[in-house]
Amino acid sequence: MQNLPDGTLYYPDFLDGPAQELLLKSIRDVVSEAPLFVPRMPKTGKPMSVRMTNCGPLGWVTDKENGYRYQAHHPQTGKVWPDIPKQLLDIWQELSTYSHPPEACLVNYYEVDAKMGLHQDRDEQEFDAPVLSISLGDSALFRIGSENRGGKTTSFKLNSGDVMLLSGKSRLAFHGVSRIYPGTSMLLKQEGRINLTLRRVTKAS
Ligand code: MD3
Ligand code: FE
Repeated sequence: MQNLPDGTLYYPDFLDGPAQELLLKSIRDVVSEAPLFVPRMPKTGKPMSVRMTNCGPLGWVTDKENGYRYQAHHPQTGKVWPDIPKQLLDIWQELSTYSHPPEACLVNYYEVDAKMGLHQDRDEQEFDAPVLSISLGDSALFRIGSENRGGKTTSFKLNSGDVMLLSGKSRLAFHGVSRIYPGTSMLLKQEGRINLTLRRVTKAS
């Protein structure tokens, strides 16, 4: 792979078709228990174009009043998040080299016109743990740079079944999703893309 930042491991086609189908089934169950919500920017309340939900003991949420944070409950139902599917815990075990399980799995759903601007993920207490990302459905153009905003970035496509592990220097790299390519996968019943990120949130004792 071309010029990935140090610490980025990219596993194209890590999940085969049947594994993607199985994972998608579990994610459908997660979404029916914990419906997708519209995340809103801190202070302005501007809606993001991506819809989200979570599974695991903690989930990432954001709203106008309280901003970015992890919490144990769905912002609308008030229920605890569903469990992380076993298939995902096994992938974390296989690839992460981190000796504790993930605490959060953020589920991002992109309709074809959704994007995610360049940002850093720094709402976790533990940056020593990697972030593991899994793509399902239509392909996306993913952009990643360095720890400094305004540094040079490289872009590449993430396809259904691809897995990426961000550790070390790349863990605090700026990154985002510039566009979705409709009609590039038959996995989902509609156009769009799902991204799953497995994360450690608290420091393991
Ligand atoms: C690099 N998600 O949820 S996944 C996010 O495709 C997020 O939905 C994007 O950025 C998506 O925060 C990108 C790849 C990814 C995930 C987490 C990272 C790259 C990362 C954390 C640090 C550095
Ligand atoms: Fe991110």
